Amino acid sequence: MSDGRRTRTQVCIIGSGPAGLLLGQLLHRAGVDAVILERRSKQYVLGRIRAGVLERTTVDLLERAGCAGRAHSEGLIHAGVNLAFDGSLHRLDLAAGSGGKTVLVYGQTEVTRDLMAAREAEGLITHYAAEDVEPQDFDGARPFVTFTEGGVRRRIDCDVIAGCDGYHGVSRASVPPDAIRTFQRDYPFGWMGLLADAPPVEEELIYAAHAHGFALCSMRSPTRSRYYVQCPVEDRVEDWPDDRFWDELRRRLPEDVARRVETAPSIEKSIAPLRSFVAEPLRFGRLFLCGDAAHIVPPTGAKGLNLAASDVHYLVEALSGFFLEGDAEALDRYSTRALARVWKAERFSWWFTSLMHRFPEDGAFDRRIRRAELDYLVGSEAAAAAFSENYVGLPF
Ligand code: RFL
Ligand code: PHB
Repeated sequence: MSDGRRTRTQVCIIGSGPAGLLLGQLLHRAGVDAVILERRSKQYVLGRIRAGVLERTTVDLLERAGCAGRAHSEGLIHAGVNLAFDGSLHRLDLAAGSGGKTVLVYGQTEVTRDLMAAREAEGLITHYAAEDVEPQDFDGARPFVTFTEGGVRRRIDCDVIAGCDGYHGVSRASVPPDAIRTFQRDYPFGWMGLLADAPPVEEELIYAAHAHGFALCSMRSPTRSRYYVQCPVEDRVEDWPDDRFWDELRRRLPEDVARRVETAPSIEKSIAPLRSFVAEPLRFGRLFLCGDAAHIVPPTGAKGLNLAASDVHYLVEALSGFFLEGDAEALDRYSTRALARVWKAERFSWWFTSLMHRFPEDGAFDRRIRRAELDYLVGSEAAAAAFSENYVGLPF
């Protein structure tokens, strides 16, 4: 392989989602060199509509990365969320229940855009449309990654590989099966999501439990709404013309709220399956898994993107210790530290999903128990506080 096809960096990051981009930016600020390989085009990555709620800890990391300007000026600070059930709306005061903490409503697409812009402004290298990316020799001290770009096979030699390539990525798949353990729960439903340029129905989010299934009213700005309804996992977007979506959303909301829903033609519609998943450990020699590559939560707790960010926090500490202070043990600590927070968010997301959705096997007893739990949640300060401290994000 000629020199032009072979380069070197300290950290080769696979994937330019929020995890890979945030990691690249924080490493750069710490003085550690990194290159990103992304399978898709930049436009494709920016076209994905996903998460919308950022924990304070995630915003802090964006600040440290020098990328929080627009999040602060355009994001919406929310100090509460609403639960809807049995025809009425109940507000949970997140700030009161969490010692004054709030969340920021700011779309993942915008986070990605801001991180990409910062990366470009600093002249840092991302290879988009990198095909057949293969992490190699990570069980030794000289790992490398090969990929194809414009028909040419290339190689990046590195000290460490960061697998930030999402649930379907190549990094986790490259680990020998006997070195990894996985834990999984698939839910028997999905979320049908719709984005529209219409003012949100409420200032704060509404999580609605209804006999027809769960619904969520969220937003991206004062003029752009993001709504979701629980749907059968085998449904396709074609099954959900806009009119059907709006009817089903209204049906699942309290009447006075439903009357206030303003509709507009959809800008984007997609269906996401719901899944809980964790891979352990997060380190295999010189390969580190980070974000959705290592774990998935159902979106009900708004934790996916935030967990990716907290992994990055722990990984930056580990890699800074290794590269800047020669502390190889820092690398050992990453997996245990990150997983402790991951499992707490897995628990919260599983619990909130189980509480709010309708399951095919539900009987009358399950429905009564759920209603009792919802009553307890909105009626008990202690229960509301436990919800709030998880929703705004547990401390690192
Ligand atoms: P990402 O965002 O999936 O980014 C991974 C990147 O890696 C690239 N990639 C590869 N690159 C090179 N070689 C390969 N072989 C590669 N394979 C994959 C991909 O193209 C991609 O650019 O993972 P990351 O960075 O860990 O970030 C995690 C978050 O994106 C994720 O947790 C959340 O978006 C989850 N999630 C949601 N979370 C919420 O909190 N609220 C939501 O409403 C919400 N909606 C969603 C979601 C995830 C979805 N997925 C993964 C299908 C909706 C969907 C549809
Ligand atoms: C979103 O706005 O897309 C969103 C908000 C809260 C969630 C999930 C998704 O729990």
